[in-house]
Amino acid sequence: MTHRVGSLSAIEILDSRSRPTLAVSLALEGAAPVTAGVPSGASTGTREAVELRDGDKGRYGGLGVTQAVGNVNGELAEALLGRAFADLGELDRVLIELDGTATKSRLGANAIVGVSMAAARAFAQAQGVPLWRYLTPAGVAARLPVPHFNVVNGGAHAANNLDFQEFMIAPLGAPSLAEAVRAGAEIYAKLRALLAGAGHAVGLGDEGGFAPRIDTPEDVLALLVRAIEDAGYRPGRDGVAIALDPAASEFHRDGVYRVAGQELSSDEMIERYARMVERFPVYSIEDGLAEDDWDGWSRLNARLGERVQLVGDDILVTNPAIVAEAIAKKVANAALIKVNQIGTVSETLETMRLCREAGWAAMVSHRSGETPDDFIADLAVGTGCGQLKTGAPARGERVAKYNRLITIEADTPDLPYGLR
Ligand code: 2PG
Ligand code: MG
Repeated sequence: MTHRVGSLSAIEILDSRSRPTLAVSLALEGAAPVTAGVPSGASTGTREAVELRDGDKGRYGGLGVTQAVGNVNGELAEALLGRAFADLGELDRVLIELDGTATKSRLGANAIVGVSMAAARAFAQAQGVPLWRYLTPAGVAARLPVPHFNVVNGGAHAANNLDFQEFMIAPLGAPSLAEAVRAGAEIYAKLRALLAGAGHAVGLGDEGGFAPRIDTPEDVLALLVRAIEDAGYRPGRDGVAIALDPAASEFHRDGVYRVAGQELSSDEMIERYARMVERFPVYSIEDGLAEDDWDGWSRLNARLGERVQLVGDDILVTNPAIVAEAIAKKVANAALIKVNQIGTVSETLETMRLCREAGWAAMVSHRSGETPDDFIADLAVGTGCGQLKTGAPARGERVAKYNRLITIEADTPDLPYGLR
């Protein structure tokens, strides 16, 4: 059965960092419109699909998205309105072909991804199934993902001196999603008390985590272990583990990694991680090295890949071609998954298929700039990847996703919880 697109439009709204983004509304003929809010990153990979920003310094400092909005309301609406599609894959192919560039820079990846996300919702609605079910590939079992709560923010996400961008707690051993969320919130509260007690500021970074003035990543890790214990949980894989996203491209310059005042080579950085993994319950490291340091990544994977999940974000940018190359070259063992890095939902699902077939893990992710749109919660559940990171258990645009997971679990109690 095919469905015709009945309406398509976009407007300019704000994201959680007070920057303009798009809200896209799409209806299939005879159905009510559904909407999508487009996310946007700060620490972006150089090979990501390209956001179209107006560049008019007189509006939003050049960050306006009126051209992208105009492309949805104009060219994209003209191409889709009245046209019949069997599924999302067919519709996404039209978007990709119409844009015609490898990076979606002509119409804007922000315009295209908004249309793709709204269309996925519309097809789910037409089939009368929740979004996560529509996104479940044939032969794949849906599951509730382990939430990765980003409780300390640094790097490009906070105005402190921490070089590492994200320190996450992951309740791998929780008995259910709801209990995992509870653990996240209880540890977040204990961490706040610990920070305040030590005289640190408890202001928040872009993803809702605390942004204290602490110099070294190891000091933050020690604090996290204490907060986990204070809240009554066991640090480690059978309880609450820790995941890092140093976002190393941001502190890698001229072949040198700059961490807490030290200048480190790739190999010294790798040994630093090896020591962290020895001392602390760190089970996952994302972007431990920079996106242009593929040789370093290979050595990191050879050194720690058996023990630790090594997640490529900036280096892989959810791009199926790049992920295929990375799998062949054994540079990591997991991929971060961001819909707006590649620009359509179908290509995102393709990247996740490559990961599954290679035995790689995949972690679905928000961006630092978000809206209350909870699409990624359904994406993580539907693809059964077992992992979602979407910020602290605080701030509406982050909590919206965790609350969506709670709702899915309440509606479908027989879905399993945990890592794949
Ligand atoms: C990351 C993301 C999300 P940003 O690096 O993983 O946490 O950050 O959206 O700023 O690229
Ligand atoms: Mg990252």
